[in-house]
Amino acid sequence: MSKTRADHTSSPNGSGHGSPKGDAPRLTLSFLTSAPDLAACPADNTPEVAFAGRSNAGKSSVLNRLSGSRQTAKVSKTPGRTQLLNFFSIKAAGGTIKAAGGAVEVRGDTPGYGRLVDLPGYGYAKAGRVEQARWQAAVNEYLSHRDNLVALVLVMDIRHPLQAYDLEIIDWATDSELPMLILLNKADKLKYGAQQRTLQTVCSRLRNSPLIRTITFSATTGLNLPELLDFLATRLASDTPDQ
Ligand SMILES: Nc1nc2c(ncn2[C@@H]2O[C@H](COP(=O)(O)OP(=O)(O)OP(=O)(O)O)[C@@H](O)[C@H]2O)c(=O)[nH]1
Ligand SMILES: [Mg+2]
Repeated sequence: MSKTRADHTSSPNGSGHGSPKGDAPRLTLSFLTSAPDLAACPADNTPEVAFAGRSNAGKSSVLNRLSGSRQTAKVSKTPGRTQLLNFFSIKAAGGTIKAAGGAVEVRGDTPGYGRLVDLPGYGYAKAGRVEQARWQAAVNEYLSHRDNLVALVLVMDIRHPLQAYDLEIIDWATDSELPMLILLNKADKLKYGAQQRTLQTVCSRLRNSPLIRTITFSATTGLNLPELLDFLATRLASDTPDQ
């Protein structure tokens, strides 16, 4: 099992294979480091938004959609691909990214402000029990003790929403008052009516959690990408860097 991610650096402007056409908004992400546990995480002096979710829900694919490059995070048809906490720096002008009236302003390529973290997926049945417990402990430790964690993106497969561990994360985020965006990913797999019915079900289940917002999403088509970018920009801009 590979312990390193030397091949995880994305092309700076998302110009690699698989870039969205036209001027689709995107973030310039560069791979920073991987960590097996909290102790090995980089310094906590920069705000982070973490991407959590079941194995195979599409977390790494969402990061690639954000950068416009399939090379940013490893995606696999085999669940359990992401085995470490993987950190990506956002490069943006003046050290900030801003939400401006629903549009996201990300300019320039100066060293950035803010990080995105691709967390190992949970519920990967084929992983050994010991190994799975280790990933889960690392994720739980990160979520519980990472001081610079400013928000969470929970990625769910729209065809299998609100599974047991999703509900645990939702309860934890609600209790911790951590803002969360839920992506009902792989929406392209369902017709519009079915997408909306699932959205309604999830929203009504979470009506007592005001800090949680839910949207349909597709890493494949880019459906609702601007909403995700806006969430990231708002959350990262709400925190002041220490440096
Ligand atoms: N149709 C469709 N397929 C998707 C979408 N997002 C991801 N996939 C596919 O789902 C599979 C898993 O995607 P990953 O991004 O590797 O999932 P992950 O959550 O990072 O998985 P782990 O690393 O195991 O936690 C891949 O085959 C992707 O191509 C989507 O929006 N639509
Ligand atoms: Mg992954």
